[in-house]
Formats: sequence, C-alpha cells, structure tokens
Amino acid sequence: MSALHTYSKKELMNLITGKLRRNFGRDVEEATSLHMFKACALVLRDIINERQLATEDRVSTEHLRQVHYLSLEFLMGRSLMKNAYNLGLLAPLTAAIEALGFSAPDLFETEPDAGLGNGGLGRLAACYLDSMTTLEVPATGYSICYELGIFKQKIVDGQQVELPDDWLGLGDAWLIPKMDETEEVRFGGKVEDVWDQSGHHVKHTGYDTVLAVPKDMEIAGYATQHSNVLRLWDAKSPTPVDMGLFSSGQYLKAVEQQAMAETISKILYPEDNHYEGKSLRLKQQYFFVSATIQSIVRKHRAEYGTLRNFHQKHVIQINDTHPTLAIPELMRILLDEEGYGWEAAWHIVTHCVAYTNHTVLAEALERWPQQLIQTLLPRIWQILIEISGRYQQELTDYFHGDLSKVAPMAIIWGGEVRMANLCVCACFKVNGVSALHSDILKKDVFHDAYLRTPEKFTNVTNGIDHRRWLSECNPKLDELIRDCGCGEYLLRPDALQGLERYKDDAGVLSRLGEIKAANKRSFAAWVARESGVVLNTDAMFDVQVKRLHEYKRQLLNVLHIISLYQHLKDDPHFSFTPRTYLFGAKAAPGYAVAKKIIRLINSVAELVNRDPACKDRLQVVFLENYRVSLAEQLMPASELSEQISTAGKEASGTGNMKFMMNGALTIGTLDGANVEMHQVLGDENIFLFGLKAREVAEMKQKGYKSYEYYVHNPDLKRVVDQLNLGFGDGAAYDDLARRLLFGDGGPADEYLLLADFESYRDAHVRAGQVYLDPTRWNQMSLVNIARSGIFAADRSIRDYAREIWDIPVRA
Ligand code: B1N
Repeated sequence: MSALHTYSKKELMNLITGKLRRNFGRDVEEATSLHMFKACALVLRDIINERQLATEDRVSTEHLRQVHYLSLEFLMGRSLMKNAYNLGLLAPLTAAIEALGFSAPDLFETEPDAGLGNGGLGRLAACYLDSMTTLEVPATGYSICYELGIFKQKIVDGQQVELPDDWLGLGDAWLIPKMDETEEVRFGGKVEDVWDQSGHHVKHTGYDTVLAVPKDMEIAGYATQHSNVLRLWDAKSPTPVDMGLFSSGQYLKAVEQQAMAETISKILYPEDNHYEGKSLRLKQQYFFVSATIQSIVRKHRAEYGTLRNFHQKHVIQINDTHPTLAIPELMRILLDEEGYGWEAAWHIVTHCVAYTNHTVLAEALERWPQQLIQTLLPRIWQILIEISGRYQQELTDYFHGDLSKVAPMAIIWGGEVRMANLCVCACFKVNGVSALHSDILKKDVFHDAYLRTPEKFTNVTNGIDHRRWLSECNPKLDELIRDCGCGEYLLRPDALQGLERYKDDAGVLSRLGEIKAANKRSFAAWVARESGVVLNTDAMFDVQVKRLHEYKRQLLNVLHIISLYQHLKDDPHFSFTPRTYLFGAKAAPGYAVAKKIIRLINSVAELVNRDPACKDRLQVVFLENYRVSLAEQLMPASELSEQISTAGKEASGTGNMKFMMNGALTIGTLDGANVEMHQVLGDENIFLFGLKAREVAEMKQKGYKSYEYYVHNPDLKRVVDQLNLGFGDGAAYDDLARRLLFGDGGPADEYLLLADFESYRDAHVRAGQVYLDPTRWNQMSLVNIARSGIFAADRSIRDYAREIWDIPVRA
C-alpha cells in the first residue's frame, strides 16, 4: 500500500470553502453551521471515496475473498469526527474549522446520530465495520436506510414519550445513492411449474415489485488506505405516478401502492431483544436480504462469469436470525435463475453462510407464521418446505426416529418457521458472543444440534471499537497511555498491558484520578447545558446505561437506591460513600413494564434530589435520550459500571467493555462477557455478586419463591412495601411490587431480583469502601484499562477472520 496522503489545515480550508461555494452557493461568511457541517462531510467523503475506488479495484483484480455482514441494524452514531480521526485529519480539520470562524466541538455536535439500531447488536455491527476496515478485510455491511432511526426519547412528567428521529436531513451527507445498482424485490403473487424444451422452470406471476436503491456509506479505516462500504437499501415504488391508473380514475390506488412500497424503509422496529411477528417486519427482512443477495451475485457473475466458485469468494455473516431469508433467497437464485440442481445449490449455500446468535431469551426467538411467508413469499416458502423436509428426514435417521429430539430441531413445525433452526441447519458456523453464552448454546439452546455437528459451533467474544471508545472520546486518557509508552495500542490493543508497569506509580495513579475528575466535570457541564440538572461531581458516578429490559435489572438498582434512601432518612450518620446515580435507557414503546420502571426511576429521583437529607450524599438522575453520542461523553466520566443482569440472560454486553476501557470499575454478575472480564481481572479488581448461571437454573428448577426473601429480609421488605406506598408524587407502583412477589400471570420475580438483593448490597458496600481510598481505586482502575485490550473489536475480527471467514488480515 502506498504511503498515506495527508492534508494540511490550509488545504482543508480550501476544500471546505470550495464545497460551500459549489454545493450551497455561499461564502464562509454566509454559511450556517449546517452548511459548514455538510461541506466538511463532503470533503472527507471525497477523500474516502478515492480510497474506496482503489480498494474496489484491488479486491476485484486480486480476486479477494470477501465478507458480507448482513444486519437489520447498524448503530453508527456520528461520523465526522470519527472519519477525521481515522484519516489522521482530526487536528488539521479542527484547525481549519476554527480558522474559518466556527467552533469545531460545536460543529461536531450538530451532526445527528445515525441511529439505525436499537442497542448492543446494532452498535456491535458498527464497531465491526471499523475493525474490518482497519484490519483491511474486504467487507461490506448491508442494512436498510431507515428514514426514521431509533425514536428520540423525551421525559414528560417522569414518563417516556417517543418522538420521530428524522436524521436524514443532515445525516445523508455521508450517503452516496447508486441508482444504477438498483435491485428489484418481489412480493406476493403465484408460482407455477412450467415444462418446456429447455426443461423445468418456476414461473412467478402476479407479484408486486419494490425497488431497492442503494445508499452507500463509505467507511474509512484507521491508518490504512483500505476502505469498505455500508450499503443501506432504500425502498422505492417502481411506479411513481402510474398515468394509466391516473386516467382510469384509480389514482388513489396508485398512490396507495407507492406508499405501501415505500413504508418498507420508513422505520426501525424499536424492540430490543424481542421478536415482533409483524408482516411489515418480514417485508423489511426479505427486502433487504433479497436486494443484498442479488447485488452480491450480480457482481460475482460480472467478475467470474460463473457461480460455481461463489462460496470460495464470499462469506455471508448473518447478525442474529433477522437476515435468515438470505439462505432460501440464495437457493432461489441458484435454482431458478442460474439453473443449478438442488444438491449443487445447497452445497454453495451451506459453504458460505455463517450465523451469529445474540440472545437466548425465548421472546426474542423468531418464529414466523407459515401463513405469512406463504402469501408474502410464495417461492421462498416452497424452498423452505424442501429444506425443512430434507433436514427432518436426516434428523429422523440420525436420531432413529426419536421425535423428542427431532421435534425441537425442526424448521417448520406447528405452523411456524423457526429461523434459528434454519440457521443451525444451513450455516457452516454458528457462534455465540461470549464464552458463557456460547456454552449455553451448546449445552442448552442447540444441545442436540451440537451433538450431531459439534464442529459447527464456536465462540467469538464481542469487542468494541477502542479507537472510538477510548482514544477519540477520552483524549486525556489517550494522552496518558501514550506518555506511559503504550502509544501503539491503537493498532495493538494488547499494548495497553504496558500500563501495568505503573500500577504502583503514585504520579500516574493520581494523574489517572485527575483525568477522571476532569471528565466528570466536562460531562456535568454538558448535562447542565442540555437539561439544567447540576450533577454532584464530588460523588461517585455510578452508572447504568443500556436498553430498559427486566432481565437487565434496572429495577434491582432502584430497589437498592430506595433502601439507601431509607437508611439515610433513619440515620443521618449512616456511613456511606456519596453517590450520583446515573441512568439512561430507552424502553420499547409497547413494553409497559419497562416504561413503568423508567417512571419509577424518575419518581425516586424527584424524591431523593429534593430531600435535604440527601444533599451531597445521594443523587439520582435519569439522562434523557441515551444514545451513542451521549455514551461517548459519559463513558470517560463513569466510575462504577452496573452490569447486573440475571446470570445466563445477557449474551455478552458491550457497554461493560466501554466502561472498563475508560477505567470504570464494574459491579456485576457472572453473566455474558463479565465472566471473561473477571477472568482477566481476578476477584480483586471487580465487584462481583449474585447467583451464577448454574445456580439460577437450579433455583428455578427447585421452584423459586421470591416471597421468602421478602419475609426474611426486613430491609428488602421495607423497600418492596415502599413500592406499594409510592413516592409522594401520586404515581402508584403496586403493580411492580406484585410482579416481584406474586408474578403477573407469569412467574413471580422472573429475574430473581430478591434473591440477589443482599449480595448486590454487599458488593456496593465493598465498592464504597474502596472508593474512600483513591490510590487503591485508581490502581484498580488502571488495571482495568491495562487488561481491557482483549475487548477490542480488532481482536474479535481477528477471531472471526481466522475461525470462521478464513480470510487473511493486516498483520
Ligand atoms: O446483542 C449484543 C449483546 O452484547 C447483548 O448481550 C445482546 O442482548 C444483544 C432482536 C436483538 N441480542 N439480541 C438482540 C436486538 C433487536 C431485535 O429485534 C434481538 N440484541 C442482542 C451484541 O452481541
């Protein structure tokens, strides 16, 4: 690769002013910050585009094997600062912006987050794009160009209100439409078998066509000429105004049809870790999968003239089961359009598709009603029947007709299509996202499939883009790391280990403490500007930010806070380390219990924050609209990271890694990747509590009685009783209390909050004690940072490349 071309401040100023003139017809003096943002984005886009063209050229002339990462979600966040950073242009761009009379930080803040995802799964895809590009893996991401990303959250009277996230006005600065690469996707209609001189054909008639127009976002890697693309499909109707229908008086019908087609890319479904069996969601899945597979096949055919070697040149990684229809869609193209026989087509498909599972929650498992698929995708349905029938026969032979084994593994069963089973059947690799989670897949969720084909199953522990989540968002810590001689960590995250040489160095430890204090002050200043809330920066910042879900147990955190409050009220001298509790969480709009927990947090906050007994000791703040860009400011300022899910439920978690890398200590259960954090940290550098996954399973098996904990622990009883009494603002929480004690149709306290309460409180006491000794705390913090290198996405991508993709990466 040739040396990296760089740009001076002066050159960037010229390029920016040029864009302002040509694209917006104005000089800098007349430009608003919106113009300025767009001009900067266009300048960087041009630079990335040069590299993209060169990369594309190299991939095709060298016939390189490629990865296609299919995901219904890419939670990209902002790109201006990130791209400037990766291009090595952050300093000259900042200087250029300032020299043109704008504030660079303000300009970076004008960019809307590209919120095309719900939470961890979508953010993971975004981190992986960065690492795949930086590690020079030829890769393309595919998703939908949602007009509205994850909703914006407002808190009104303590309750969540959802507002549309109309991001494209500015966000489209990064998107390059490629009209000439439009694909056609077909829905509905009828399929018939036809025999003629050339043999058997499948004829599909009476279908509706939706156009898929690619909007490409080019991704710059760090310190490389390599570039990759995130291809976002936009749904368009093929008949903008059908004049025929217009003149025959069917204008409304024409408009209706157009609107129908275009709703496909209107919204992101806002449920995290939850399956919504809606027809529009199925349309979204097939729309994006069909466009993607057609586009890959078209390029492959143009390059090689045959699909025989397709599986040698491509690996299709599917991010959870949401893109599973890629399997029958590729079969369809090979059978119907390329004329392959079943065996030959199946060989190709089963050697190029790999599946990552991200959850074991039953309510997240996709099971599509057969009726829906049958009517919406008649040809895909036929192919599914064939796949399912052959698989079931194989299973029946293998298990000697034992239906107790065959039934749970079947693909079509009881009128439903089980997407995870289809993936396990067709994919050449199946991976979980942390060691514990992958173990649970083998021992439990896919146990019998694992016994039959153990070589398919593997683990790739998640990772985060440490350039975004450390260097870029925490420049002071980045500087300390460089000063400690670990500057190569940007491409060698393991180099962070070098920090450990300083674990007894008083100078370094106190500097680490000062950095945290300064980051807390800047975060507090930002919160004050945004919302008027004044954070107590002298207290420990104790943070739980993630989607709101019962299994993540925000309610356990709140119960503990209520208990602290009660103790403070009883005894003003109650010894306790001052804490500022910070929460951030979006609840799915239809998830009533999650919304109720948000309201509870706000009721408790209201009570605590205005009680003089809590002044300087206890503060509770709910941060509105938690999102990527907020996390970037919050992580560097956090001290205690709450990772408290019921063991066995959180597949990995990735927020846990962001906190660790920024020197927060973790209070957590042995769940997801916390297990691996504990492995590298040892008991002495993490605050563990609670039941282990095995104990949870045993307790449930024996019959868990939450009521007994309530009866036997007076503190806990008092907290739960307080839910019944309320918090003085008129809101009633007896429903939450009942859920904990008696269940609400379901099991009582499904996530074992009461069982873990005491152990959680003890862990908080330990954390509070260590905090009183800043040297000890900073030392633990330093060890956490030093050992966080394994949680870099670069490590994960190297694992994928070696274990699954069989693709070489940058050394
Ligand atoms: O994927 C993350 C993990 O770190 C988290 O532990 C896991 O909860 C998350 C259906 C999901 N699993 N499943 C989803 C999202 C949207 C949807 O419609 C399921 N998200 C996760 C990355 O591995």
